[in-house]
Amino acid sequence: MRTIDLRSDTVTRPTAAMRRAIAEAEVGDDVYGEDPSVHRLEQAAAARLGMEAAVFVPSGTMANQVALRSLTRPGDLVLASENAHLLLYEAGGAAALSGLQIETLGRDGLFDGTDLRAAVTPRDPHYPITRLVAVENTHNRAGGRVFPLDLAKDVAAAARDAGLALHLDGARIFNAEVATGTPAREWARLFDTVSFCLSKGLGAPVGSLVCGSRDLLPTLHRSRKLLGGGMRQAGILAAAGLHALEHHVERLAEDHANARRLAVGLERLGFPIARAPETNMVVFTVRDSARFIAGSRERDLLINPVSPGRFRAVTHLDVSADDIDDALGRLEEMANAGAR
Ligand code: TLP
Repeated sequence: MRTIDLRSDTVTRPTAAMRRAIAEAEVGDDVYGEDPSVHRLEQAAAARLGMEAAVFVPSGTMANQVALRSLTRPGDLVLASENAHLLLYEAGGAAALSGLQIETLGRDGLFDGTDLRAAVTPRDPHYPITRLVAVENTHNRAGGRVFPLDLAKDVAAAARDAGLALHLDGARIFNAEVATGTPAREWARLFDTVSFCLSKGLGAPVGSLVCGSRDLLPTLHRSRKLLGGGMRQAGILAAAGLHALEHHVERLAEDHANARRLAVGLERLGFPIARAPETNMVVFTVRDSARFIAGSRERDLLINPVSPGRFRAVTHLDVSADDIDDALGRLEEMANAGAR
């Protein structure tokens, strides 16, 4: 039985065309600023987001950590969404690497300017200084939810009034772009820094970018070096990223259609979904997690739990509509065997 891997969109493997781009990449030592492919990728990324500059880093985690470190000082308070990736899934990096405290706002990945104003600390020596607000779009733990542009504008206006910096964890910003038809740059222009990943829905093997202003670039470079992210002949990775940006953005619509197909099928089988999928994730609930995990393992169907009784299935480049139907067939067997 063919394994169907819905654990994450990080599991994609480079296509044949991407591997050719990797093989043919021009390279140099990027710590000396001499890798032409990295330069091309950084320019393409910045242009795509309408920002002045971009820095290539190995991972989305490092992109967020570089941005946080570059915009804050130890002891500062960062405001972020409920269950933000940079709070839950980055190994405590914000605290360990930059001495930050994080407070969460709103529900299910979204918050507004009123939530933000209520959380900003007074300028009084008792309190940490509220320095930055981080938005996540799309929101991972909220099941690939889009942070609506109008809400982002409201948050940005409140943040600017309060003198805060703004970071966008846009690991999947192109999913938001494709799902809504709103160009990623419309969100990006509200923020000081924007990170996005090449190694998720875009299908590259490694790499993320952190984008910002030309003035911030030396600080971003310094933070990247300090965190161990200065890479040498990184052009072989950048070439994959360039290929991904050129060829794999529009096709995210297929992943979104597959997520909808999966959600409809799951509901039909009696697995309630948390919310209609907006992008490439489906979060659904099961009554007996242990039985569900055992049943899916037996059937070479990989789906990760996200919290007790809740699972997340993610569609991506290596999963076709036929694979979704195949997965639903396996899920039907499991439902009939009592794993609902
Ligand atoms: N998310 C991963 C896991 O870490 C949970 C996944 O499988 O979804 N921001 C967001 C919103 C993310 O979802 C992720 C990865 C990152 C940052 C970090 O990217 P990497 O894994 O490249 O460090």
